Amino acid sequence: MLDAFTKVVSQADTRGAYVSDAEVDALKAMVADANKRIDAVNRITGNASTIVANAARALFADQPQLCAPGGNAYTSRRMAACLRDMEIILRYVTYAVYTGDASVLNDRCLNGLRETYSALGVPGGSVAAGVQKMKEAAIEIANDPKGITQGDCSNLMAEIGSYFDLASSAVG
Ligand code: PEB
Repeated sequence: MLDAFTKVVSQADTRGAYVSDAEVDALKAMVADANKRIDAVNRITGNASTIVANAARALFADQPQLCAPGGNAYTSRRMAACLRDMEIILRYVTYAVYTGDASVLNDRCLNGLRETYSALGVPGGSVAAGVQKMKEAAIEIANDPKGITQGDCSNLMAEIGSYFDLASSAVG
């Protein structure tokens, strides 16, 4: 499990070199914008239940067969497992946003997830669609200009989006 700093150090060590000026500049930029990152994570975390519930509702509206008899979210037990899975994925995305690095998401959540779903008969493409809906909702909430100091958050939002994309392509 790495963060943006240890990732740079690990890569430099692999090269047997000092951390480069370009790497230092990228880390400096990350530090300069750290408050944006923390605000974004706090907003996503504080709205996690809404993000999950709305994404799941939208997923089941698009793919009603999931909730019908024989569907993978049919029965309360499977529905609960599905909502829980979405919440787990969202939680790991927030860890990646905090650390500025996807390794925690990859190593502890996504690694082997496709195989798990295929063994369970859970349709990975549907999970991926649910993750994309969480992405839209999370970015809308994190990027909401209301009630927060204004600034350019486009890079951060693109980065946040990339973690959701990583999660959806890992299972879809
Ligand atoms: C991954 N999900 C399920 C299981 C596991 C995971 C290990 C099996 C054990 C269990 O049921 O609890 N667990 C989950 C995860 C991590 C982890 C991400 C990461 C660290 O430890 N069903 C649908 C939707 C989708 C869904 C498409 C979007 O129709 C999910 C939600 N996951 C789903 C369902 C089950 C499941 C299990 C329905 C139960 C499957 C079953 O028992 O038939």
